[in-house]
Amino acid sequence: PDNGSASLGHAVNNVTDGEELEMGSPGGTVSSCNVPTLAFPSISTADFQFNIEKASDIIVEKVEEFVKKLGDARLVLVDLSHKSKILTLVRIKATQKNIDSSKFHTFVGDITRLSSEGGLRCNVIANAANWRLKPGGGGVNASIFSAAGAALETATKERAVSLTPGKAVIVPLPSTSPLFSREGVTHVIHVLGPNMNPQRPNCLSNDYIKGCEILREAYSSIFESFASIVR
Ligand code: AR6
Repeated sequence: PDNGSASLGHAVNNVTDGEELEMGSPGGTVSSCNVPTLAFPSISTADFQFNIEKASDIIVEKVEEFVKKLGDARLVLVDLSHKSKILTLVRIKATQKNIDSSKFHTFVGDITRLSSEGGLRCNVIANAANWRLKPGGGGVNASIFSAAGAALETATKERAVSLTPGKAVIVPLPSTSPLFSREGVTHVIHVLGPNMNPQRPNCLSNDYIKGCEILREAYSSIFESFASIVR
């Protein structure tokens, strides 16, 4: 198997629980330099119950489209576990499509501790938010709001009070936030993905025509927001 065999950034070698899963090319010290980097979770595939096979196709399609436009910047898909099915699927499909592994890779780690625990500097992170842009609710949203402290909630309210599916909002993080001071995160991009979970608002009731359209729009929104930050 070729996972995890690529050369790791210097900082990664010194940690125990953040392991880089690159796509195979010996990319050098990917995590030590100051390349603008967006870390993003797989939108909608956990609490929102979106099909992971379909989601992985859309992630790879959108990454392929945007890496060409991003210049030096990098995209990193993050999930918590080495057993993550979405990371595995995306890694395989990205390799099949020959996506440049210096521009895109997958990474196992907590998105709120990428630098401190994983040695991966990401100046921007995306959040799979809820429509009210509220803390809590579990998943990556609860982790990001909790790690960022009250500063993120206040800054978010100044930008927007709600989101419609597929849309994103960029929130600059105040330097008082631990996510800024500890992890070097300067912006959080909240995005609302399509919801397939009947227990959550705006459930699409298995309408994957609409669902795939909204998930594509969600990734375009994230990547365009990131491009506008690094431009
Ligand atoms: N670091 C990295 N990835 C994570 C983390 C973390 N700390 N926590 C979760 N993931 P989810 P959704 C991964 O459920 O499906 C919330 O309640 C997770 O394994 O967070 O879009 C919101 O308030 C999965 O791969 O988001 C919304 O109501 C991915 O992040 C709703 O859930 C997304 O899982 C959104 O549901």
